[in-house]
Amino acid sequence: MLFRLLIITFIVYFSSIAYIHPEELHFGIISVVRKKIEELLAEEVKKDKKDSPPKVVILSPAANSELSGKVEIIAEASDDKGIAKVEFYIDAILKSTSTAAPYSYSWDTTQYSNGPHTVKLIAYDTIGQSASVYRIVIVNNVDRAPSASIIAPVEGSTVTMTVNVVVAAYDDKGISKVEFYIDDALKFVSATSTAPSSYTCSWSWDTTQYREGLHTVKVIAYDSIGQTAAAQCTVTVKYSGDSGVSDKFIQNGNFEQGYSDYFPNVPKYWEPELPQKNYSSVLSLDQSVVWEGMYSLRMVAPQNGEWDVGPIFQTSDYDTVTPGKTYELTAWIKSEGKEWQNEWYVITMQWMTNDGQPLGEVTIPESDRTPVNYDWKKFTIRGVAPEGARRLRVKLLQHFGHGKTWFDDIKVKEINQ
Ligand SMILES: [Ca+2]
Ligand SMILES: [Ca+2]
Ligand SMILES: [Ca+2]
Repeated sequence: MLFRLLIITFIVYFSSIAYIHPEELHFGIISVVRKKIEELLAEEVKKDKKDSPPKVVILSPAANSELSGKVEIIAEASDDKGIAKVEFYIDAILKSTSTAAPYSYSWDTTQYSNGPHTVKLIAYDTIGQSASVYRIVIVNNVDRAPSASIIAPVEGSTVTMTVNVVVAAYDDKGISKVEFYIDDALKFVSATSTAPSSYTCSWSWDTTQYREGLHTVKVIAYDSIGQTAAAQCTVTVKYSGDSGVSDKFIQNGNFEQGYSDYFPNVPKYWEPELPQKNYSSVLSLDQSVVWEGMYSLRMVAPQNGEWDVGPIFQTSDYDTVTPGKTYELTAWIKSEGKEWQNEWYVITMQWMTNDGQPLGEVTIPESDRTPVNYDWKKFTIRGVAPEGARRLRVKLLQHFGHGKTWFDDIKVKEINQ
């Protein structure tokens, strides 16, 4: 009954709106129903073939990561029908469009202020459907240079023996190392493993290996990207126990006063131990290889196997030495061309009576005789004056055979003990 009513309603409705002739009514109903079925089928097909929206994720950089320099933004986008493009936005401004995988954009963060920024990506599929993803990252391009200061020793101070050089360094991103220099020569490196921002380090400087007088202590601190900060101070090195007047024992120990008036090629105030020998080819004042001042004394071995080459000496005045007291001789020596360990240069401090009788001597210990060749090095000899000693004699020579030896800055002092 209901169905019949529905049919009648259909007929009336369609005949009125479509002006269907009563004779064609039967066929009209069929075509309407068919049309309706076709529409329903088409919708089902369309539903089956629905085009899904795309998906997009940011692979890099990580959320909240700290960025500097050029950074690669990498995205992964997918879609059932294919990705048309991926747009890259920084702070909502479109910077780049990528149409093929891998979807990426090289972002120059140096053009942005330090602090948080938004990286946003929008992926589009072939029919314009989109998906977006964003991420906050922190730009930090400032890496400031480090700072360094020398806490000890104090500028202008006098230092003696072993001195602790203490440095405080700071850097925003961390200190990687601190270098210690004396007179511009690198002496020590204090490296860090964790690159702390505040770094205090120290190095023990043995000042007795340096001549007395002014020296420069310099430090260079490095940050993690190699930026540096330097600090320096000037100090006066003084030998401990210095009773003052070394000239009391030795004159012209630095060889600055030229040649002797009496002995050819022998430095002033010095005497040849073998005056019958010709020292002219053996001894000379050298201006090009010096430890201090303008000159050093050079001894050149004649290469003929001769022993005790070029011995010279100098004796202190009467009553300059007190028995029982300690005396220290220091000398700077450079050596090259020696071939064997017993090709030694010799420097001795000999005890004498007032009338010139020898009472024994002290010299460079065997343990200090290797290597036989090296650049300027300080030697120290100490000895206690024996009973009867009233003077001391300093003697220099090349013990044997080959090579050259330079002497400079020879001093003797009484040690207060
Ligand atoms: Ca799609
Ligand atoms: Ca830094
Ligand atoms: Ca000199």
